[in-house]
Amino acid sequence: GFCKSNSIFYSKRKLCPHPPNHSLDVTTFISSRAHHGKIAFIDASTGRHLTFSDLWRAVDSVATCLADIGVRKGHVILLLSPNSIYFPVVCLAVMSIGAVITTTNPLNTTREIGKQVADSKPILAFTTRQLVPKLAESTLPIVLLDEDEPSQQYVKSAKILTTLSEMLKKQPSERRVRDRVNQDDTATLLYSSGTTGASKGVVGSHKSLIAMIQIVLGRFNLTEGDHRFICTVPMFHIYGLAVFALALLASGTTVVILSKYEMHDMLSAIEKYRITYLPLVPPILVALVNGADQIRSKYDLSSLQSVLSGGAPLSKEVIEGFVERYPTVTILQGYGLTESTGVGASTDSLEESRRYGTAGLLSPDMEGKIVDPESGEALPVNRTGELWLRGRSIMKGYFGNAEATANTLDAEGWLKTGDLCYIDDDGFIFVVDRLKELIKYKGYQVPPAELEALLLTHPEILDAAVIPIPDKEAGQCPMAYVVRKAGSSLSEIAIMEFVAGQVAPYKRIRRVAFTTSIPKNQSGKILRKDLIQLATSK
Ligand code: AYL
Repeated sequence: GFCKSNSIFYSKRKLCPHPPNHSLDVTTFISSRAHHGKIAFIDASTGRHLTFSDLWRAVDSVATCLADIGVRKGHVILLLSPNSIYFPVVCLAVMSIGAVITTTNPLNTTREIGKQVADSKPILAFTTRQLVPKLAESTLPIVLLDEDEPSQQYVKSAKILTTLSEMLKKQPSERRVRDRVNQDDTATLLYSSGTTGASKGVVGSHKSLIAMIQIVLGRFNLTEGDHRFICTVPMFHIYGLAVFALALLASGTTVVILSKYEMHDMLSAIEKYRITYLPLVPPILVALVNGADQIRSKYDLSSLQSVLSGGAPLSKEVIEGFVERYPTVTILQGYGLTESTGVGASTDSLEESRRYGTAGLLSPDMEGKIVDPESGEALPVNRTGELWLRGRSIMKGYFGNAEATANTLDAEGWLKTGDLCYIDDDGFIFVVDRLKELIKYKGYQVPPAELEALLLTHPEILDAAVIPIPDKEAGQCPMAYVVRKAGSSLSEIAIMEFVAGQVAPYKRIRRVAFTTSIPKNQSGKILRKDLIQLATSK
């Protein structure tokens, strides 16, 4: 059975064995599978491509350059870039020498990126010329990703060290400084707010990435037939990073990369490259359903075999709408967290996806527990509580934040997901609600605590609380309850603009309501559920 008497749920999926050699880095693990002549990545807008041989040579050249300029094991490197065929090259090169990659959303503001830089302390940044101004607050040396020469006009005060094009010319050296890298060493530092508070660095190891690669490869049968994926999701986020920048390389699959998601670009690339797998987030799936008649008359999507949705729930209405309009395409779901290095549960067939509302079965190598948030007791099937996950892909902790780590990971290695779930008689997980503060706008994380802290910096705001409100298109939107200072006539619009000027567009507050006080418990914690009820009852 999948559940033993100790209330631990086990995965029903077939397990790919984890490589036992402790001294192994994720780059070596992926590159040990040879696919030389095949194409690894295609840039959808330019048609430029990298074969597997090109890719591994590029990785070695960049790694050699990094070692030459003094990058060592444990050093953090910032990658601030939209998706590109070179995004994985930089990640793999950095990780191959035991350095740590930290990524960030190019939509983030200078202030937001400044905070991540202050926390993660990178020694070098890779970015595009266009994004250089976003690093204005730091003195980081920069490697430009653009293929043409740096134009002084855009990079005035910044310290440009070199360009990626220069690095790619470097003869790879076998004798380069190569610290021993173990599976337990840190590979990634991705930012997530977890269950509460502001964004924190999620420390991921080589082991967690290798485990995730095994999970992803086990999910899709890529050895049979000829498969092409299209990458519509951002590679700076765990979903895009784990699946597209890493896992699929181990299977020799071709990935067509969109630098940013745009419906027309996506559909024409599916037609042009005969894409078989389309991973996306729920809002894109909703758009595919709503626009189906027009889309099917304009584009040939007959190559599509599967769409993979992840990062937020899908309704029965959307699943059935999709099945009806695209009857030859299998819809698959994935549930996971940055803290679990991606998929912790998934549906792997249409039949499984049609257990409406399910996030699927536990991934191979993953154990689960449903814990009563009040009593801490582990619950049996069909009872709702917080989902805890344990497995090799779980993070090591939050970077430099022992308190947040202790609140999220227990002594036995269980990750408290902050999601309220139950597991049915057949082992399927259902996400019922979110216990944690997190708001999800189109799959992106919006930490309410960060917006509340920002609102409190306004001279006319006495107190504030930010909550999620349901939204047809985005899933959820942030809404603020605000207590103005006496005598203030600050308007809703002024508050929204105040926030919009300082945060990435996906974090903008979409609705404001004034109130006389924010409901809190005795220890001062905001009673968000009360506010959510108030907002949605109107
Ligand atoms: P983060 N259904 C409901 N809620 C979900 C789902 C889902 N399928 N997936 C994620 N969430 C929520 O760190 C949930 O609240 O990673 C979870 O705790 O940005 C939170 O989002 C985590 O947000 C995949 C599929 C990676 C999913 C992912 C994880 C992306 C979200 C690879 O193939």
